[in-house]
Amino acid sequence: MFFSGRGRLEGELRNTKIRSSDVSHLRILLHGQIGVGKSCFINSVDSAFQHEIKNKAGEAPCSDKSYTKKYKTYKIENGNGGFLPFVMNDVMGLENKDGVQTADVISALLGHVKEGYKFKSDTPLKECDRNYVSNPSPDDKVHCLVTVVSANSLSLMDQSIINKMKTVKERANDIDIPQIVLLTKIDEVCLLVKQDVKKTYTSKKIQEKINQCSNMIGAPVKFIFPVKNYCYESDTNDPTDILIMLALRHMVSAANDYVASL
Ligand SMILES: Nc1nc2c(ncn2[C@@H]2O[C@H](COP(=O)(O)OP(=O)(O)OP(=O)(O)O)[C@@H](O)[C@H]2O)c(=O)[nH]1
Ligand SMILES: [Mg+2]
Repeated sequence: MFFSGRGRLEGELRNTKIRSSDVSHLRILLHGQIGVGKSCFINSVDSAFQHEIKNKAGEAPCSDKSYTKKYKTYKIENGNGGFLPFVMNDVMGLENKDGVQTADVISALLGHVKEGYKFKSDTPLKECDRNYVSNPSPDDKVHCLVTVVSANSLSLMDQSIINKMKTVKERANDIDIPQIVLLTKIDEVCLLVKQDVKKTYTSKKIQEKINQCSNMIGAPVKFIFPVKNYCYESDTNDPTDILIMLALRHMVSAANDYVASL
């Protein structure tokens, strides 16, 4: 049932009408630990809409340092010379030593981080910095926060990283920004899913990981979306696109409800 209707999902997303005249796009922010697939998800969304593998947002080979350093907005082309009604940002990964400062993720959430800012792992962006946007417009602010967690490293997650995620989550809660969780690398924890992405919703292992994720970061199961990013494929396929678009549809719809309520 879940693995049909790719065209309908794509159409819905392409034709989303923004429910506020104050914003020109819905902004989705992805944050999470280093190497969990934040940039890869942005590339996977682009790939799903362009029907070919894309790599706009650079991806990490394998490292304990964040590959993404700059704050950058990614737009998805709509094929008619324009862009889809949502944009995506990812930030430097959370880590104990070399990651992004929690305060910087919160600054990004509130729209205070200037495009192109290079995150520093030792100091947060200060109000006096030229890269600090003092009066962010509704377009600069984030309309949906996505916490990205990797299914294959859930059990290894340090409590200090979980605490950092919770701090960001609480700030987003305070200002009513909707939140969802993206559970990546599901192919790495379930061979059945690796062989056939359509098995995602019947896999016990994936259900187990969703429950574990829910308990660890305190998010309702229905807001945790399992995805397999495009990381080794040379072409796109419907089941992988569908998981990506199901997660994206929820982000876009939550962001749209949020801007309508402002
Ligand atoms: N098997 C598998 N690998 C993935 C998946 N998503 C991402 N990867 C791989 O994980 C590695 C890290 O992905 P990135 O997207 O660079 O991770 P990131 O969260 O942006 O990392 P930083 O920018 O360093 O914080 C890359 O080698 C990806 O190919 C997935 O769903 N499945
Ligand atoms: Mg990255």
